[in-house]
Amino acid sequence: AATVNRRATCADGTQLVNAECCALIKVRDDLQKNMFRNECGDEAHEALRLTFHDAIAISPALEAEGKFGGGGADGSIMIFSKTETAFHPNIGLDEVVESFRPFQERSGMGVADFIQFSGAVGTSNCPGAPVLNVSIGRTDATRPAPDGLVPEPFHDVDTILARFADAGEFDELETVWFLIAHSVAAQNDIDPTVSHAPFDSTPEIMDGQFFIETQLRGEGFIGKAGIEGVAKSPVRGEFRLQSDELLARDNRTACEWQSFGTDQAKLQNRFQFIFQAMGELGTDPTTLIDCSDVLPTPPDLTTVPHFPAGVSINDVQAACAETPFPTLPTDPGPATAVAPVPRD
Ligand code: HEB
Ligand code: CA
Ligand code: CA
Repeated sequence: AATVNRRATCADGTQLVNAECCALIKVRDDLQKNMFRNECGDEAHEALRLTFHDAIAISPALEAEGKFGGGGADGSIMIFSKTETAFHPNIGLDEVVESFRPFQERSGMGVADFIQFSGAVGTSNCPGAPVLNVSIGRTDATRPAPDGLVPEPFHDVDTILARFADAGEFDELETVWFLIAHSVAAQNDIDPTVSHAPFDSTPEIMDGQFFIETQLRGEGFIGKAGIEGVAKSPVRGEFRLQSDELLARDNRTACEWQSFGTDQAKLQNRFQFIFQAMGELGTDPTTLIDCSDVLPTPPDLTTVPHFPAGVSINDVQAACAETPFPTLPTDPGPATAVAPVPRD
């Protein structure tokens, strides 16, 4: 059968598959210029975290009990921010929501679509990230999500896997795919004494270092000891969530976890898949319009998997029974001290 070329030409001359996406060009440019400054920095990380905290709040299990289970990626976290940012796991997102609100208001986009779109635009600044899929057409929330649906860093693996299974029938491998996001991430509010401490040594790159470095033995707390959900760090300046430490070592998740340390093509493929699936939570995907071609192409990865200076295979707590931990070069020089993510 003949295929019809449905390409649309936008006012600025850009050719896109779907004409409805032309309106997103100026939203992208506004975000890139005035929010992200084309960087995979603090704001890009926050935008990505926001996509998750909006989307994961959906529970078929609660619905089965006759309760409201939340609407998933429905913008509820921004529309009902007073309610939802007061939920414990959403700490810090009150400020994030308000910093993005003027962009949403002048975007002309629905709130749910805007959240997923801004997260995708921000992530596109991270070298190593896949080209993400992004779409529009979600229905905005009319009520806030219930509390208790966003995972916490002090949750055990059973609890985390059960939450992902309920939210979107995600299995234990898919749960690991979600955590690729923590390769471009830091903490601000779990331990405020070490605000902006990243989860790996390359928070501005979506690479496998997060998966390598979470497998290293914890040596000490970089901030305050004894905070719920915090594990000992392997490297100065780096922050480890207890949930990440446990997922790296659980026999259901450890092999998938380890695989992302050295397989960038797989990492990209799985994150592309899971980001799209996350943005479809609570929505019939057949009603969405694909606007992926509005997104910038992420820069290529220029680094190779490695141990930070000062550590070696002797510091690895390998947890995958099937596959030995890969052989990696160690960065030269004195022991790495990871710098905080710059704040502006
Ligand atoms: Fe995440 C961050 C937890 C998943 C993305 N985290 C974060 C934090 C925490 C968490 C606690 C810190 C906060 C502050 O600020 O302090 N997560 C978590 C958990 C989980 C998760 C528990 C489950 C397991 N994430 C996730 C996902 C995603 C994410 C899925 C997406 C997709 N996060 C994120 C990011 C970040 C985070 C991006 C960073 C932010 C910034 O930097 O700001
Ligand atoms: Ca939501
Ligand atoms: Ca990284």
